[in-house]
Amino acid sequence: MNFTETLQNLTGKPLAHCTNQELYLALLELVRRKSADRVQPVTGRKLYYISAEFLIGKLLSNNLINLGLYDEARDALAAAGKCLSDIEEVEPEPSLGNGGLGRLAACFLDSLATLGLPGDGVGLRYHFGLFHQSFEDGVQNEKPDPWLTEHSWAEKTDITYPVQLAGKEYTARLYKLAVTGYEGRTNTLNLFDLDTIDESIVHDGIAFDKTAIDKNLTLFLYPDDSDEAGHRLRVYQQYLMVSAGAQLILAECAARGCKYHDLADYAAIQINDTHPSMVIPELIRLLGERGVAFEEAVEIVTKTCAYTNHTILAEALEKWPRAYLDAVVPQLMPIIEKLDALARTRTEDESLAIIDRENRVHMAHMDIHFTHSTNGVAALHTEILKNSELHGFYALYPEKFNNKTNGITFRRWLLACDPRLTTELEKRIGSGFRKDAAELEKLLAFADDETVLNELTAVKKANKEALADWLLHTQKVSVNTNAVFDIQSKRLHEYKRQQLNLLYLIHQYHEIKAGHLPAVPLVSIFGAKAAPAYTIAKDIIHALLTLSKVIAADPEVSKWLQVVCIENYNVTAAEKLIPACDLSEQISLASKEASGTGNMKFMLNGALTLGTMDGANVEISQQVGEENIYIFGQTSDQVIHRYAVGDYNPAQWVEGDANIRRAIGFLTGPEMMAAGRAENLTRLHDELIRKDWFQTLPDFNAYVVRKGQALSDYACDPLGWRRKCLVNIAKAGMFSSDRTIAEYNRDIWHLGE
Ligand code: AZC
Repeated sequence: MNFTETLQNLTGKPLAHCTNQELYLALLELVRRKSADRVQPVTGRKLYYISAEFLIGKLLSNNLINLGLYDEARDALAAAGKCLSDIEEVEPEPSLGNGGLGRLAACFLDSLATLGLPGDGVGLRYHFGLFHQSFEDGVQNEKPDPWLTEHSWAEKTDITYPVQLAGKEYTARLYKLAVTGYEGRTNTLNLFDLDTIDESIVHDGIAFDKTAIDKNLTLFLYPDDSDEAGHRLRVYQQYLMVSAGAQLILAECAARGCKYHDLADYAAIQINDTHPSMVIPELIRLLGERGVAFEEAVEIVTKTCAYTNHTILAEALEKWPRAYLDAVVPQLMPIIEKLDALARTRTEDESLAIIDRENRVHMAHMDIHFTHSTNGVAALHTEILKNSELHGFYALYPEKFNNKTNGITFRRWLLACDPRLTTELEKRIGSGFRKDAAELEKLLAFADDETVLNELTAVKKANKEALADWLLHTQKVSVNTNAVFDIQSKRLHEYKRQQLNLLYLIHQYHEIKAGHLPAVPLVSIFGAKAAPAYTIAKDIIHALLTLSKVIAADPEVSKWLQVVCIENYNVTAAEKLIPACDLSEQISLASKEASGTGNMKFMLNGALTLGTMDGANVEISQQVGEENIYIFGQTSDQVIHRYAVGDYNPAQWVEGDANIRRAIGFLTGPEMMAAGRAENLTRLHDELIRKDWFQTLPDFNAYVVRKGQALSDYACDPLGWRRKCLVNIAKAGMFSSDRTIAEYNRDIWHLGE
């Protein structure tokens, strides 16, 4: 049977007579069957990657690509007058993640399955995800982001586990989502949920009764935690995930013959940041129920589990007040106390304790004491963990610390999102890079080939036009495709410094007004959601939206400068933005961005990085050489030193620098105040001149100069610019998540052995 016939069997009528919805459902079913054919038995150790987030993105195209069916499907549909990309529009994006940590988890699942390694995900089935973002009257508005439809990739099973929350029993139900690798095996993403969730309790945006656990538990990822009920809800969610997950792991291992004493021969558990940390005491508890004594259980769990740290920001290193855990998971507290006591026999250093003197439970401390591996996610990040943030732990357990620089799956972030570039690359270097990313280096042979460089320019231009069409169609915004497309897309956070970019744009506004015209027009695009309770982040969004209005209303400036904020930035939007980008903004305060993965996606798609020496930017810079990247700003050593001395005073920078004064003053000047809201603009203005905790001002001038350099290179030396782009693509191989996963497996998991 050919592809058309197979599909037609599923739709029950000629493809030409089907709606896109009918075709989508038929393709979903077809993919399911083909994926099921690739399930393989597990022998030896299997990985369980536990994570509060899996930002998997839409699945149809990716699955078709990985199953080797994409071209056939596209052609069969085209023959019936249908368009695969229109059918993709029908698919809602699964809303199961927030930022880099969640997207990394999704890339890892793809690479595990591609490399033929047995590795499943464990997480939660959030009904409304993070939230859906829209902009109304210049402010972020939040609504539920529903994605669960009657036919969804995640299939309901009849497997359930009892979970005790605050002394009451709940039933966690397992949903399974197939993850098929590129020419690889099929693994599973296991998602837990309660049958009793009631979506109708959500009102006024994303508000709901935080105490009705049976109805609300899996409604949202990271429910607003600006109050105690919100904090407790996170603990409830985390325990639901790890308790059901631990029971699943024990059941699967037992079914393969595990006697529990040998658990580490059957399972490797990766704890993705501190959200799943309670899996440690939970496993000890469950092993206890199965007759394993505490000391032995601790040893087994330590051998089985490993921990990844994704950030040094104190706010993200979870420390739960003991009272919350006493209330929500009383069955774990005696175990956590014993673990604290055991940890105290290993060190007298109070700062390494699990339960501190203020009765807070440090989840990361429990992870480091009672797992066999702690890793950072880029070389610089791991060094900072070892030498400063976690230095005491490093001194105690040097053998546990290791680095695993992040990566991205090239199937989604090149083959699926940039088919034009993929075709161009295949024409020049063959298709080996699909499975062996290092083969991209073959492209270097064409670095001085004008034909190839011009073709790369044509690919970029076509991608920019496609993005322009999409912006027009979705947001009614029209952009100049002859401009440089400059993109900063990532969570909105002060440490990522969208506010630095904002100040630059204000600076340019003044320069243009003063007749100092730039070398080339600039379209500056932002994609970012701000956490609902994060006031200053929302103020930054407001300032960007207001500036965008002010510029658009000024014909003198708008010829040269445009600011676009993408609504509801998500994986689908990223797939449109990244292939169309010329300049990738990676401008976090050095030392604060653990790795970044957007930086890798942009580079792979032939954008040049404008960035600080932070996270994986450092390794990108080493790969491409300093002539192929625009680096600026303080180094992480300088930043750490400035924090240590503690004498940073932004007001001095404002007083001492006319450009900074002009840019910050504009925030509360007449143009902005007339177009925006005084409260938000004033708060941001005051925050920058009084606190500026992420040291925007010391990097301001260096940023302006370096960005000016990039724009003038783009305008004045187009071939030179494109050569740099080529080098970036060619050198992106090391940032494949296949490489990252191979390293985790070699050093930590030893799967299948
Ligand atoms: C992110 C880091 O901020 C980012 O630098 C890194 O690339 C990514 O993890 C993957 O390792 N962290 C998060 O998304 N969230 C938290 C809580 O750290």
